[in-house]
Amino acid sequence: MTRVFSGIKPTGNVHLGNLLGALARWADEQHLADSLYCVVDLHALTVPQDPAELRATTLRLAQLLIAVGLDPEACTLFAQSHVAEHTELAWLMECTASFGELSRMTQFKDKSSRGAGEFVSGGLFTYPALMAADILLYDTDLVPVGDDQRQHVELARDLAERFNSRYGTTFVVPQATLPIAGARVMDLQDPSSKMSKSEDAAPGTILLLDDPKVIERKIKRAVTDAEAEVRYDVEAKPGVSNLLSILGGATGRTPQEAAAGYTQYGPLKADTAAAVIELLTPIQARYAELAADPAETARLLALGATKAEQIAGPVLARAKEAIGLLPR
Ligand code: AQP
Repeated sequence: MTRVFSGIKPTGNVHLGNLLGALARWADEQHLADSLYCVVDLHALTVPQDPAELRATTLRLAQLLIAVGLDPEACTLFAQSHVAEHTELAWLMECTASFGELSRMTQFKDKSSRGAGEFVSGGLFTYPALMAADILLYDTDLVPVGDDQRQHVELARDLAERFNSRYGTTFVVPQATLPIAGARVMDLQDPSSKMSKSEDAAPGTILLLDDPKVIERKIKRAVTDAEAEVRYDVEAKPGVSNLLSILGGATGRTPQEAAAGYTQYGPLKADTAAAVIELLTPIQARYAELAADPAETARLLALGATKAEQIAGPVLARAKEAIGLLPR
């Protein structure tokens, strides 16, 4: 059976980009494959965290994933730090990746150049090796991600191939999969930047837990352009194209299909807001129920970690043996 793995970081608040780029597919596809979904809390440590806040955000994110539709009986849902094999395999991956390769990662270049004098951790540089370990640890075939993570999955492929050619076939070589719409949801106020958790107070980011009135307002104020033509053209019309990606993603169509029949921006914005509200309302209701019982979520995460360890343990042992570490 096809094995699927993907992860999401417990930083900031989950937004519509996360849902359309990744989470909606996780929920749709969990019954079609042997799927593992991970709250990648170790990745959150690449920037300093408030400990109490990190614990709360991790739990809240797990609740949101269940609210989005992940069924811990159908898939394996767990927290990365509960499965120690991730960090151990990460070291093997760091030693398989080259300095040049890690230096070329776009996210590292973006984030490390943000503010002069700002603290840049070593983890921010090496975390793609940890991400490769996350994926390879489960003999993963497919990795459903948004477009921003495609480069990191490519690195995981390269590291798997290099390790296999140096030490003999050890890892399955994974492949990224992208959605038909919403692979890169952009900021509503700045369609040249991706919608991001780090911008969670911003008017250009729609949060999964935003009130319907707030969603309507944010979409109504979304940047478009001076023309009045509705068409999908990311270069010439980034704002309108972003709305079409959102409408398409929320209604299961391509952005081009979603454009049909619109001649003005007003109705496009109204329908996009309605589609997003329709998508988020049941998620918000389910989240409210789950948030009332944090002990139950903690129990489900512990069960998920036990299931994940059963796959991760033998794969790590295989890699350690292949690379020449002396068995105990
Ligand atoms: N704007 C987006 N459009 C489509 N997919 C997206 N994803 C993230 N942003 C978009 C996908 O969501 C999954 C989880 O990614 P993440 O945990 O890295 O979330 P994030 O929102 O990218 O987090 P940050 O903290 O906002 O990111 P940075 O640190 O870049 O500022 C992934 O599958 C991702 O592709």
